Amino acid sequence: MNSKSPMGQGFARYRSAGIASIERRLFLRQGLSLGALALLSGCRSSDELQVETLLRAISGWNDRVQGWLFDPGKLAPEYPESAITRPFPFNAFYGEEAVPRIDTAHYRLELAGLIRERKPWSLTELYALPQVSQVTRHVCVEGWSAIGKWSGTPFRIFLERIGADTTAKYVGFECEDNYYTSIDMASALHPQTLLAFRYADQILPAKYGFPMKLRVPTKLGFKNPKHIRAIYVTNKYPGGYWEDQGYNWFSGS
Ligand SMILES: Nc1nc2c(c(=O)[nH]1)N[C@H]1C(S)=C(S)[C@@H](COP(=O)(O)O)O[C@H]1N2
Ligand SMILES: [Mo]
Repeated sequence: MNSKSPMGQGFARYRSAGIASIERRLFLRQGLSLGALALLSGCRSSDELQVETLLRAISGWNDRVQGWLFDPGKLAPEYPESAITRPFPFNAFYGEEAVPRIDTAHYRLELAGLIRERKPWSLTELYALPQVSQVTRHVCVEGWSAIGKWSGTPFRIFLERIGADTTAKYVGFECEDNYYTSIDMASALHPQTLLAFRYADQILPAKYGFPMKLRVPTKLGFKNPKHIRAIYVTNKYPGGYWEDQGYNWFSGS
């Protein structure tokens, strides 16, 4: 993807940040099922070959992910609109039929923790904030990626507007579907991190996270919460839905 190949450097940095643990988990899961398969077929001699092929695939997948995520300029790559993936994939920890339906008029974004002005925000108020657009690549830990266009308010501006303590360690998110995640403050303040209200110039469709998602192009997809109900600032490690099941918490550049 990146012609200048920041891969070596990025890969090393990413590994030190802990992707190795995801790789181990994947290997364990896949390795076990391969083992079970071998038992069933009574063919254990092909195990090692299969495992090797699998490891190569994982490693190649890792390399691709590093390539998509890391950029020497530290900004995530931006793309022309012609590069947008159509249709853009849906993903959640449930199927598309279970996507939450949120009522525009009654919705309020709740704020908590180390924030000076914690009044809830209506969608009308949120839509009146300054808006910018970005075409970036979303990289899912499951091994797919897609380019999309999101518009919204630079999260840094929102955090400043509400008087968030930007010296705190974490920003946490709670979602209408009970998903939750959290990011480091540096990533929250990153110039490309958006509180996004639109996808492809339209009000965010339900499946992509209505009424808003945090778009963090420097991080893996699962660090991009959809259907945000509450945002809080804290120094106490908040974890996350996938993070608490062992996925690397930082998962980004
Ligand atoms: N609220 C909520 N946010 C979520 C998820 C979820 O299940 N619920 N899944 C995450 C994962 S793993 C991915 S890959 C992206 C998918 O976003 P998309 O539907 O816009 O492709 O949302 C992330 N944010
Ligand atoms: Mo994902």
